[in-house]
Amino acid sequence: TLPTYMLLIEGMTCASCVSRVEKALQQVAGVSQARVNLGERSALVLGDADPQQLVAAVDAAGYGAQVVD
Ligand code: 9UX
Repeated sequence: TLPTYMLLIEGMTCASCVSRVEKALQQVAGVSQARVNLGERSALVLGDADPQQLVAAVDAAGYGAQVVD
């Protein structure tokens, strides 16, 4: 089964933020699916990806991220 990662995302305030973060995560190598929840400030990522690359991609898109268990 694919690894899953939960991220806490900082700085999202509207639905377009959600779209931007999802696109950033989906472009990371190995990601098969990324879903962002605005109300929970969270992102669920499925795929054999490097979690530090996930964080870096969100940072590069202008938001904050940290991996949570
Ligand atoms: Mo919405 Mo998010 O106008 O960076 S895109 S606040």
